[in-house]
Amino acid sequence: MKLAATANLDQWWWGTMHGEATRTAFRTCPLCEAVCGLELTVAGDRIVAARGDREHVLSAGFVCPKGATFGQLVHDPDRLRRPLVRGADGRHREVGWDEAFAAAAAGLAQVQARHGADAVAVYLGNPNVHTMAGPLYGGPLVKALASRNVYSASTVDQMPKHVSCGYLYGNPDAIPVPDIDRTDLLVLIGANPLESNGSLCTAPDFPGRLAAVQARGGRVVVVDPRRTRTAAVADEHVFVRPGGDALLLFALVHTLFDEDLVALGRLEGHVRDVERVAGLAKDFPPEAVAAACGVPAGDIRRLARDLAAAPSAAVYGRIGTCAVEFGTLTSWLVDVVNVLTGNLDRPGGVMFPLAPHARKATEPGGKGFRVGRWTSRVRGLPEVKGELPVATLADEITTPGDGQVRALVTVAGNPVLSTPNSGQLDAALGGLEFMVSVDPYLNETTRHADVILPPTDPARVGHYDFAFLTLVVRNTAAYSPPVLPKDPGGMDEADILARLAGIDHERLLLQLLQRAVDDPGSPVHGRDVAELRALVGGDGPAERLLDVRLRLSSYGEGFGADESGLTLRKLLDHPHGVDLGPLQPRVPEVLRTPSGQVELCPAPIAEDVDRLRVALDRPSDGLVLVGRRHLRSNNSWMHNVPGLMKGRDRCTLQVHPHDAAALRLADGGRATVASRVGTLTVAVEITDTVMPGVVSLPHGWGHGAPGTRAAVAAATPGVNSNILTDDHAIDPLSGNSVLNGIPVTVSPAT
Ligand SMILES: Nc1nc2c(c(=O)[nH]1)N[C@H]1C(S)=C(S)[C@@H](COP(=O)(O)OP(=O)(O)OC[C@H]3O[C@@H](n4cnc5c(=O)[nH]c(N)nc54)[C@H](O)[C@@H]3O)O[C@H]1N2
Ligand SMILES: Nc1nc2c(c(=O)[nH]1)N[C@H]1C(S)=C(S)[C@@H](COP(=O)(O)OP(=O)(O)OC[C@H]3O[C@@H](n4cnc5c(=O)[nH]c(N)nc54)[C@H](O)[C@@H]3O)O[C@H]1N2
Ligand code: SF4
Ligand SMILES: [Mo]
Repeated sequence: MKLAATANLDQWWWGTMHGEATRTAFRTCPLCEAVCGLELTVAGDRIVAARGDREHVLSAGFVCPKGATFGQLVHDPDRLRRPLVRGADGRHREVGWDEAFAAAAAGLAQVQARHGADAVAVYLGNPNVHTMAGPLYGGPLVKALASRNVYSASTVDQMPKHVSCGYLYGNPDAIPVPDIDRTDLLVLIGANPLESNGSLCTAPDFPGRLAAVQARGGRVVVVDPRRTRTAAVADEHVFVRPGGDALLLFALVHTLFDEDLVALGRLEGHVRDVERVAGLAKDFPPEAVAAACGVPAGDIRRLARDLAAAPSAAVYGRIGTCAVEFGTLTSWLVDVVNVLTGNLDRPGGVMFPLAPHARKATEPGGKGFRVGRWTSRVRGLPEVKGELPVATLADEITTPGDGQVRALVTVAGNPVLSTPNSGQLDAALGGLEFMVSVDPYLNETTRHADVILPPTDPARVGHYDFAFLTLVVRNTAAYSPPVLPKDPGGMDEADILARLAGIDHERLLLQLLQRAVDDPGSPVHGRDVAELRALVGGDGPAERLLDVRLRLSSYGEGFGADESGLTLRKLLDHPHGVDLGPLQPRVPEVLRTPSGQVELCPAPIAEDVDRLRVALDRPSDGLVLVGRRHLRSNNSWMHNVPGLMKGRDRCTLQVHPHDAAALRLADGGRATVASRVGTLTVAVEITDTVMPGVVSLPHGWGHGAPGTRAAVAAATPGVNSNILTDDHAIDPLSGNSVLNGIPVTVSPAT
């Protein structure tokens, strides 16, 4: 077999060069939402090669440059392996774990005792969804801190989608994904999976899957203010003015009603308030939105007809539909179009995955979704899903008064580079009384921490994707055991978070079992907790929680109820994953709305349409800034991997040739970019892949700050685009930051 041959060659090569025996290990890649299977070559305590696992049930050998350099990331000499505390001189020094935890506990307790629980804020960053510890221990940590000041990367990312799904389906986590392997027409709006490898849509090998759509006679359409790599392989690319998608989508909805193309299909009888949506769409005919969104009316009508006529179609939106001015409206309209064309919950449309650890309900209906149970102190912004918008974290730290934030805990986050008006946040963190970071790097954010608790590297812990197996295009289960032996002086993230929160692993496990025993819908209802506990498998605390979740799921073994069902043991026996089949229709069972139906026209969303009407007549002549992702970056934190930093400078300001001429900018020259909140200087790249009037700068750069420890990143620091993004530009329904469509002025740097 070819696979074995290449692996053996690699092992042979390493063995010959180093006189060392090697072995092969398999592990899910934790670096993006595609969750590819990796085949790792291990020599002693080192990963010496990584490639795609060709037998993996979901990724079938696909790998990207980040997965391929997994070993370099794991063995990065700048990675922290022991805790650090900051001395009076401001410098960090290594200490033992007991000393670090004692300092963390004392610092937090002191602030809470003096100023109350809300004086300690917590920020949870993106990699929390890429570990087992994050989903299992993040919640308990937040609960233990008992503060209303909870922030996360969700409000610079997908919160609008949670809010729109919360209202539509009654559950903010019921997010339908495009059934990409069966669709006839895929419309990608504000998504660039050829660089990002997909998001809120777990589909390893996006390039191959898109090519397969086309190979079976289907079409791919991309809507983006940039002609991205994804747009380049699509059948059609539509340039849209940043922030204009809500108008474009409303015009699609208008056309569907106007031309009598609405057909709910199998959703008939499960959707309410369709007529109210028709009423709202009246104000948005294609001819009225064309100027503001930059898409000709004829193109909009044609796209609406294509969506209605396709045997199946899926509209999918990502960052360009969320981190924008009308984020929730846009995210809602994506699903409205899918519903009105009969494509929600049908094969080839958009569908609800069923994760291996999830349990289906028997009946539709529930309490529904609401926001604003409390509001932020300074700006009065509503709570959403238990958290506040990270765009107001700096306000809460710097504004004196009762309830002022004086201490911060960050877990897997770098908000100094990733959140808007980050110059302000950087300064605010410097003024905190106390800060703890759970993070393996001394970076732009953690340099402000008094205590840094670094989790052991990902090769030494087990892995299961609680988040992404909920968003997968084909139901799949996979668990990876640790690849390398434990570092005797290191600490697993589950242990760090548990100790920080004062949680006992065993108690958490017994609580989970107790809840199951008490639940009339559970397969173990009425059984004895101690008896079940004796049956739980798994080498670590996270693994034991996983085993319980798997066994109690809809696929589960049910603690003896179904011998063939899922257990952790079964996943251990299947290192390439277990295929659970194509996505299945789930309406109405998946609906948690009070009506038990899809509530297509939620009042809070309908009210926000007034704001959109105003945008119809707004002049759109100034320059606006949008972001951009690159295949070899991962937000802010992988620029220290040498293998990913080869090639030319990626942190450039892309400018259209017409704009460059008007602004007297030269390719390779430098430009000064200014927004309401900040100014920076950056290299110019002139390209017609951005539309006129739009400039683009990637985020996650701006390294090399004093006190950080990342030598490779510091050598190619780039600039921080979030110096320019505006903390006061917020989608009001979700609290999500507007990171695209930022008004800027650009001039040649002197
Ligand atoms: N290589 C790599 N992969 C990643 C990441 C990374 O940093 N690097 N980050 C991961 C994370 S955290 C996430 S959330 C995902 C994001 O996944 P994606 O959303 O697929 O990634 P982006 O490249 O940000 O794509 C957003 C696109 O929206 C476009 N856009 C900007 N404004 C607008 C607008 O107003 N309307 C429209 N229609 N389009 C607009 C941008 O030009 C861009 O092409 O990627 C993940 N994967
Ligand atoms: N302008 C602009 N800004 C953006 C975006 C954009 O498109 N444009 N995208 C936004 C999006 S989608 C996101 S998700 C955010 C990301 O925002 P953040 O999550 O705040 O930032 P990251 O750069 O992902 O930083 C991850 C941190 O986690 C640490 N880390 C890595 N692995 C682990 C681990 O296993 N455990 C722990 N404890 N720590 C770990 C890293 O060292 C780093 O400090 O950025 C947002 N910011
Ligand atoms: S696509 Fe994502 S999951 Fe797959 S190898 Fe690359 S970084 Fe890892
Ligand atoms: Mo993200």
